[in-house]
Amino acid sequence: MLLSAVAQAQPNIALIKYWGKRDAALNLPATDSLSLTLDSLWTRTRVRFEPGLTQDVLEFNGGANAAMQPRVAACLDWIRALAGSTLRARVQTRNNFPTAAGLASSASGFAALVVAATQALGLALNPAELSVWARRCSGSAARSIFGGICTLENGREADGSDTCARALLGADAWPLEVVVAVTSLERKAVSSGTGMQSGTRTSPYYAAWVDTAHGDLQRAKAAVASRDFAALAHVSEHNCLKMHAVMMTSEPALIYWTGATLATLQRVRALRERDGRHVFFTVDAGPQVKAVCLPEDADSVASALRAVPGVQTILRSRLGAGARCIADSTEI
Ligand code: 2P0
Repeated sequence: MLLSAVAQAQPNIALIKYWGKRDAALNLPATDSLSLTLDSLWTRTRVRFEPGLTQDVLEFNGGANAAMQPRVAACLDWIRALAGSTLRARVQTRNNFPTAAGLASSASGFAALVVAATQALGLALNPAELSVWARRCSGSAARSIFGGICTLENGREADGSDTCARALLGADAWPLEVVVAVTSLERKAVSSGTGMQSGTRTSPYYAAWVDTAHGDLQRAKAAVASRDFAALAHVSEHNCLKMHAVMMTSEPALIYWTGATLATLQRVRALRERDGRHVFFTVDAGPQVKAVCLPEDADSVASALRAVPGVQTILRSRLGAGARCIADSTEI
């Protein structure tokens, strides 16, 4: 057994979103979701189990990260139990994009952690099994195990052992591009987990959100199957705005948007409805706007969004591969 492995995972952007849990202890989502795995944004993680360590040690972007330490240790505990190991690990991880700012860093982070840790302990898990463990660590991480377009639907088992992501389309099967308009680089004040809990308890719209999620997923899957960009645009924007309606009507209210977020949404709609561009928006638990477009419209979408007052920077990505091990010699 090597006891050490390095993995890379990319964040994913949900078009049909996970917001709310049907079982918090097992981290089972209350809503089905569908997402695009990105290519040019990544997390790289080295996990090295060392006999001399008395606790797990986390190094994040070259420094300590006390806030993430308990979640990383809990994730490693599950993997140790599976492998029958008691060894503690040194974890080095790096993101090439802003963390905890609504860019799905927990998705890529926990997917990379699960792939590296299971490999290091000699567990030969298939993608569905990796996805179950990644989901246990962070719901959205289940989807970053797969590339291209995938879904995360509720399974039948009460223990969640079949609640894992499933591949829908490979990264090259429908060439889409995501243009991210970054409107703030600050870490979010309220985590997704805390926001979901509050929405479940307090938003009068939460029940309707959950009731309509499966229908949205079916519409999105049909749009993907027929490469119907307009239909995917329609259901994705609708689903996104329903999730933000739940957030905004939680008590206390959760408003992740800035003024620039709203200005960018309006710009995306004008690009589509007035200029005929193939583009639609989605926004996650943060202020950034992700504009999904066909490649032929990506340059004009990027330059239009760069010009929106308050947009600080633009990131661009095609769809990419799922989480995987990379060379052990990779610098983190
Ligand atoms: C999503 N988000 O489907 C939705 C859209 C944020 C908004 O999944 O508590 O960080 O770790 O399971 O995975 C963020 O939730 O939450 C998320 P946990 P996670 O992408």
